[in-house]
Amino acid sequence: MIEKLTPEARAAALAELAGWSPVEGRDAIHKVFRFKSFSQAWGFMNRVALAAEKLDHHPEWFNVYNRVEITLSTHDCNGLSERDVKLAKRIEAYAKEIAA
Ligand code: H2B
Repeated sequence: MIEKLTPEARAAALAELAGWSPVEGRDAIHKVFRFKSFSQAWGFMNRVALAAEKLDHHPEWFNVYNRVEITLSTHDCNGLSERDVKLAKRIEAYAKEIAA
């Protein structure tokens, strides 16, 4: 059974995750990433996809050219859980590496 984050844990996680914001009307977080090209965006998505498979935790996302919009939420508990925070941290690391 996966637990939803407490309000305190949610606030602490968001404070650590720059650029991620709560989604209105839903217990989820969202961030828009922009890269230099489609190729960079696709490379980023590849890395996120592999991490998602490994963690068995998958993003909701949307891509147009160099823009990747990601929403994270845990369907199994219908809200934000520690799994979303873990995946968001990996996503941040990949985005930083690719943009560097
Ligand atoms: N991804 C997300 N975002 N939330 C989930 O609850 C979830 C998932 N559950 N990926 C996993 C897969 C589950 O459906 C499988 C059966 O482990």
